[in-house]
Amino acid sequence: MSFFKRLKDKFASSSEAENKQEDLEQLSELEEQEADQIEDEPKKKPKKLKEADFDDDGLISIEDFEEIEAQQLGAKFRAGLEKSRENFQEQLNNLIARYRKVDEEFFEALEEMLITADVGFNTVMQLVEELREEAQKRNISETENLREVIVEKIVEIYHQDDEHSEAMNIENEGLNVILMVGVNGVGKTTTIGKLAHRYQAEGKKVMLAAGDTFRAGAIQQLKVWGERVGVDVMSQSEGSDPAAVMYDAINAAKSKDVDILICDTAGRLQNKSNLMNELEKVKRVISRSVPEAPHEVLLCLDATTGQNALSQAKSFKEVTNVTGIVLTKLDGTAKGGIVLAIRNELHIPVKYVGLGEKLDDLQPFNPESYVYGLFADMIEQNLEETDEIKEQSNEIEGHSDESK
Ligand SMILES: Nc1nc2c(ncn2[C@@H]2O[C@H](COP(=O)(O)OP(=O)(O)OP(=O)(O)O)[C@@H](O)[C@H]2O)c(=O)[nH]1
Ligand SMILES: [Mg+2]
Repeated sequence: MSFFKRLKDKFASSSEAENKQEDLEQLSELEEQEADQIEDEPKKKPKKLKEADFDDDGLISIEDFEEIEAQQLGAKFRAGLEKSRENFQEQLNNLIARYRKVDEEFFEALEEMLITADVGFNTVMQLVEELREEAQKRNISETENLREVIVEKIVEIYHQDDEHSEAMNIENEGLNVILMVGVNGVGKTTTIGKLAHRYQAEGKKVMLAAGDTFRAGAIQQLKVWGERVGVDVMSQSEGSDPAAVMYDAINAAKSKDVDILICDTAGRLQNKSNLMNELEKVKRVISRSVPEAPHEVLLCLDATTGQNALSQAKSFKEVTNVTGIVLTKLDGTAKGGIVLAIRNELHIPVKYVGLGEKLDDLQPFNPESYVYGLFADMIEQNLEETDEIKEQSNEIEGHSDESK
């Protein structure tokens, strides 16, 4: 099965299936029958919840559940990456129209396009080099036929050198502590609210710690999130020592049998050394109370800041052991390539991406759903065209059979 078809089958959302359904209904019955006959392989339509197979207990099967979940994920990435998708697809279409033949000029223009889309210099060089080799190996001479290889390579380049996992290090037993760090305004507090919502929906007992005692209003902001999600928020007064807040919060979390304590911290600029040192102190206090904590130190980066996010990450990595990245505001940028730069130039896994401001707009990162979000329309169109070509060649074969 082609890579595009696999992505489409996995992530194409139910709403698309509904649209397809409407289109189909508009076709005359006759046309529909003909279309069915022509297709050698019946089109797999994404499942809707009401179509899922329920067993005697009214539960759906794991396969159906996973299928529906993948479709919802696909729809989220598709919506969140709309700006980047429009940009990526338009640029790629222009390139393919301008350079019809696969040659050095095309590759150079592709390099330029990817660098402008924040993919990062080294990653672009590596990606395009692999494309050159692949084009030669597969004997691809038309740029048009390189679309699928480009998308496939993006996923591959993400996966290589993969000793890190996107999965969160959360234990089922005992207290887990997640520390959220990053510069001002990147989305730390909002992400904490979304994460709390996510874990609570999974049946975990969640508590929040208001470790940003620096910015006026920060404690109140976290309390609002706590109320919205329905979880306790441990706090002290503005200006108090964040390490003391964490210490008390951990004791409270232990006594209340909390599964996950998520700690907010003040936004700190990477060049302010006193604030960066304070982070180390906070971390030490956490580790003293729970030796294996913090289980995760998540660095929030704002996708709209582009290459600046990379330099922030480098500075934070120097002072604290960042275990994962949350890339926020991916919905607000047309340069979604930053994900690849982070992964390949920093070697820190992107664990979550922020795809909007709503509670359920924080999604676990996965390179396949990401490329689906980036190229969904192109994938659809490409598959339709392939189907058309298949139909035409079937017709031609049919005619030549008749004439025999
Ligand atoms: N569109 C969009 N907006 C987001 C996302 N995540 C956060 N925001 C917005 O970014 C703004 C800043 O978010 P905060 O959570 O307050 O950021 P912070 O890092 O805690 O900021 P400080 O506490 O000032 O350091 C808010 O308006 C959020 O709604 C996202 O994924 N998409
Ligand atoms: Mg905040």
